[in-house]
Amino acid sequence: MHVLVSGGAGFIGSHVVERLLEHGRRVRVIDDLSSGRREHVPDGAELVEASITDPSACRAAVDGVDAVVHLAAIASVTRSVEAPSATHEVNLAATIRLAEAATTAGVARFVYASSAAVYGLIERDAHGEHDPVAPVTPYAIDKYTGETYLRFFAAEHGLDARALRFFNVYGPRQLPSSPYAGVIARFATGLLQGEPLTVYGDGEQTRDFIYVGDVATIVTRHAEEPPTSAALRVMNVCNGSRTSLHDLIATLAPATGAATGAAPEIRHEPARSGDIRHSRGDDAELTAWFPDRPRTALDEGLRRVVDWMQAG
Ligand code: UD2
Repeated sequence: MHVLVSGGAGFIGSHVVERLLEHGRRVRVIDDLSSGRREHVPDGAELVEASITDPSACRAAVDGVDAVVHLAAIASVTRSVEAPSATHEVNLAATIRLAEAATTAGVARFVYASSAAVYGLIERDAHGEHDPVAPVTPYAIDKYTGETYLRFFAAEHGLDARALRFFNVYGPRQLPSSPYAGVIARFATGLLQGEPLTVYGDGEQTRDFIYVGDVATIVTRHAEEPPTSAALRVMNVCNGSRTSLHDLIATLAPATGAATGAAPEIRHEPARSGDIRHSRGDDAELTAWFPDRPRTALDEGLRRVVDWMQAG
């Protein structure tokens, strides 16, 4: 089996590539290295250094593959709020282009990284796939419209498409350097360097964190499953758990060796534009489909993040 992974040099992508190679799959990566890193592409994968905004690069990349895993994106809600048209080119226009290239080439399976952001500001204990969506940021609007386009490609061209709504994915190789970086990468770096942590809002907002290695296993299973029906399948990728930023800091601080008594210094800043207060997914659908999926506990996952950072 030959799989194309867009964004395969990125944080989630590089873990997916690793898992596919472990399973003996042939892997091609298309990545423009704008946020991904060449050194994160595992040995054994073919790297095509090109942007998915380039139509001819998309056509060449899908040639001869059995499945596409489309992860390439500008994965920042804040950035999309600041630059809607620029992020749209990557997050939606290029998604349509890649799906079009895939169906033209006769690729049967298309696994797409959607996002919990599609649920928007709706307050609910846990969001299920059949609950209403309310995308409120350009990032979320593009991700949801991407799903809708895949429904079209399924109906019109027989594509077996999977839209995976990622909640808050964390783990090694999530880079802390950008202001848009994930909260765990930023807090772990801050604690290791003895710097104050910036908390946007009151710190009582909650997230459903899921370890990247578990996500890679879930994505790989979707890519590998024999094509079933020509339809769009939507699935949350989450643990169904709720962790506040304050609880996160309390778990993370000991893992960095930072808190043996003294609490980390916290600076509060106003909540970010478009920020969601509570985000938790219903994982019933995922669990029914993959009952014995790996579930790395938060403290174990955080330890792996710290180990990775300390290793340099
Ligand atoms: C996550 C995804 C994003 C999108 C979104 C959907 C990550 C990294 N991003 O955005 O791609 O799918 O979910 O809802 O998983 N925060 C701080 N201090 C910091 C950094 C963050 O207080 O230094 C706060 C931030 O304001 C937010 C929470 O921590 O309330 C989580 O922030 P994030 O950037 O890790 O992820 P999120 O949920 O905004």
